Amino acid sequence: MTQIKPFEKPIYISRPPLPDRTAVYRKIDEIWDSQWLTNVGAQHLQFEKKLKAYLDASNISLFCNGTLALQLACQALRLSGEVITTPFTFAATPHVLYWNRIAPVFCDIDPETYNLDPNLIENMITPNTTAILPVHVFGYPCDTQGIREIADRYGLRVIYDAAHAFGVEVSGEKIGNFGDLSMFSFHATKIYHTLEGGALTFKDESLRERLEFAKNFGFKNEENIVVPGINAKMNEFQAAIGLLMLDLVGEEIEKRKHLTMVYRDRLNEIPGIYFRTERPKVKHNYYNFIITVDENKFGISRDELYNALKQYNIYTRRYFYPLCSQFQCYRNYPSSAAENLPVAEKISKSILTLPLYGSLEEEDIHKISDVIALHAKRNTYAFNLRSTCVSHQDRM
Ligand code: T4K
Repeated sequence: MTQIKPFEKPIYISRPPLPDRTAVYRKIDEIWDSQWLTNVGAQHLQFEKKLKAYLDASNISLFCNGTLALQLACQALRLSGEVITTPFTFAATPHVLYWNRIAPVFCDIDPETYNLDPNLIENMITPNTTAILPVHVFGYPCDTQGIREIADRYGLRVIYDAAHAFGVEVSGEKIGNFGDLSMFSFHATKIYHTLEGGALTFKDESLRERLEFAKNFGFKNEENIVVPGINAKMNEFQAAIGLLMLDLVGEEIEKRKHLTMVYRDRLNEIPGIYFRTERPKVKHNYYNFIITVDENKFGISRDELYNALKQYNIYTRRYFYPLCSQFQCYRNYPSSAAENLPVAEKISKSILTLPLYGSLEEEDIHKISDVIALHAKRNTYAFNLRSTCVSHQDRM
C-alpha cells in the first residue's frame, strides 16, 4: 500500500479564527480604562448595535453562551408541556427543554438536509405541544416555510436553534429572521465567535424586556426583582472580541468555501463517500464539511475510517453520534424509539465531520483526501496521484 506520512501536528476539525493581537490589546486598553467589565458596558452596547445590523434583526439580545440563550428563550415564550425537536443535534438542544421541565419529542429528519422533516412533525403533535424547536444543522437551513405552515395551523411557537448558521441567508433573508425567535452560538468552535457567547434574534419587541430580566437575576431595578432570573449576561471582553470578529467573518467564510470546493473535487470520485452541495436560493456559510460513509461501497465503516484517520494525526468528529434520543436521560421517551427515527439513526451511524477552517492549507485538504482515498475498497489513490498528489509524494 502507498505510504502517506502522518501530519506532524494534530489536525482538528476546527480552529477558531482570531483577530489581530494588537487590535485585541487596544480593546483591552479600552476596557481597562473604562473599568467596566460586564453588566452592559460600552463594548456590549456597541456590539449589540453592530450585530443587530449585521443580522438584519428587528430585535437582539446578547448572552454569555448559546445554551443559556436558548433556555431563556423557552421561558420568554412561556413554553411548557412538549416541544418537538430533532434528535440529530448537539446535546444542548434537548437539554434546554429538560431544564425548563419541558419534554423533548423527537421527530425524524429529512435525508437531504438532515433537518426536521416538516411532513413528519404533524404526527408528533399532541394537546400538550407548545412549540417546534428545529435546528439548522451544520448551517443548512430548515424548510422554514413548511415548518411555519404547520406551526400556524396548530398555533405553535417556533424557536430556531441557529447555533451553526451565522451568516446564512435564504432567498436574501438573513437566517435569524425566521420563526418567533432564533438562537446563535458564538462558541470558539463556530465560524463566528466571541470566545463563548450567544444571541437571540426575535420579531416581538415585548420579548426583549422578559429576556433582559431573565438574564440578569430578574432585576427590573434596585428594588424590584420581577422573575427568578439567572445570570446569563455577555461580558465586555466577549463583546469586544465579537466586534473585532465581525470584520473577519466574511473572509473566514470565503476561505472555508474555497477549501470546501477542494474537498468536493477530491472526494467526488471516491465510491461510498457522499457529501452535500449547495441548496437552491441559499447563501451558505461553509461552517463545516460533512461526509457520510457507505461501508458496502467504500470498503470500511465510518468508525474504521475515523480510527484510521487518527493514525495520520487527523482528528475527525462524529457529529452527531449518538443521537440525542439515545442519551441515557432521553432513551426511554416514546419518541426515542429507533423505529420512529429511521433516517436520523442511519445518518448518525454514517456521518463524519472532516477538518475545515480558514487557516487550514489547501495542501492539507489534499492530504486528508489522499488518506481517505487510500482506505477505499476500490483504491482511487493511484488515479488521484496523477492529478493532485504528486507534491505529497515529493515530500514523502
Ligand atoms: N445548539 C447546537 C446545535 C450546538 O451545536 C451548540 C453547541 C449549542 C446549541 C450550544 O451553544 P453554546 O452553549 O456552546 O454556545 C463543541 C462546542 O463546545 C459546542 O459549542 C458546539 N455546539 C458543539 C457542536 O461542539 P465539543 O465538546 O464537541 O468541542 P471540542 O472542545 O471537542 O472542540 C472541537 C474541536 O475544536 C477540538 O478538537 C479542537 C478545536 N478547538 C476547540 C476549542 C474549544 C480549538 O481549536 N480551540 C478551542 O478553543 O463541543
